[in-house]
Amino acid sequence: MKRPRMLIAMPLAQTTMERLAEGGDVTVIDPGEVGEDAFQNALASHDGVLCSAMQGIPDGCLERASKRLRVVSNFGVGYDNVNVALATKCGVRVCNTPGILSDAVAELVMLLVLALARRLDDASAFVRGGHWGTASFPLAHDISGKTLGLIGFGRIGRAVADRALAFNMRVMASDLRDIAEGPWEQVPLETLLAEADFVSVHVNLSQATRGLIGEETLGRMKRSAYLVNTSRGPVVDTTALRQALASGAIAGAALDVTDPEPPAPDDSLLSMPQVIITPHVGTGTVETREKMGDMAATNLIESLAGRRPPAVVNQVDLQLAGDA
Ligand code: 8YV
Repeated sequence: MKRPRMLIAMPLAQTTMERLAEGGDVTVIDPGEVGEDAFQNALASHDGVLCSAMQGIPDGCLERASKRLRVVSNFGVGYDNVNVALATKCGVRVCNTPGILSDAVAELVMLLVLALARRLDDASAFVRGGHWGTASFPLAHDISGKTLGLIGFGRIGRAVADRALAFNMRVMASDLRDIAEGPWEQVPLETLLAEADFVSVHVNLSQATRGLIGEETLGRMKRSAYLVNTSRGPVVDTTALRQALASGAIAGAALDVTDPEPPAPDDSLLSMPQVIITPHVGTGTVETREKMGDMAATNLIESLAGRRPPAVVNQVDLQLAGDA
């Protein structure tokens, strides 16, 4: 069988690169450096690509590339960067890296919840600004006894719930599917918004969830509540969020993802003291990124070798050339 050509658009561990090289001919590309056009042209001359889950693959590009391209192996759990229905139609398998990154994202969520409650940014800036003293720094809030509302209760939402329960929080979740029974309550979204002290978003970005957190949703939250978003920026309507924060409709927000990414330098969110923004680093740990690279590589190698890889997104079981 001809050796497959693989396009690798993420930096990976040496051992992972060696494994890929055993499975086929590897081209390394940095889309940020070569530009989108060069990346998209390169796709058409490869059998598979391993790229960031944030690397957009427009429909036209996918259609053109699908004369040869068989696999898009995402480095990440999200797959809103590619039209999966179209990929399926074009015979392109889409893979992702679920599960292994849930702990890392859940840890960041807890960090953000705690940072909002305890005013970590302000406290740090206070000391750096030459101040000190328990009496002069404004009091913060406990998270113990508070309610965490999880919008979306997949693997990551569940991992957040486990941690929040250990912090003695009450956990409620809203999800379209029935969720497993446990020490949490499944509630309608309206109840969650009305009762949660912290609302954390854990849904995929899709047509159904784009702008899910908008003027109406934010208006239903308590004025004392905080929003945490580590999912995808466009799930939150940024204009409505700016407005809700500026008017005091909610108390604050922590965003690991924004719309657009990165935010414009003059975005008012960047100068609001009640807002924490981190640069899309939910999975950004050495351990987790290594596991993601490994899994994304396995997804690519196995697919191109005609075997079933660990994580496929397409609903339809595509038979790739050579599939057993
Ligand atoms: C990554 C992600 O930050 O898993 C996802 O869906 O968005 C992230 O893990 C991204 O793919 C790395 O570029």
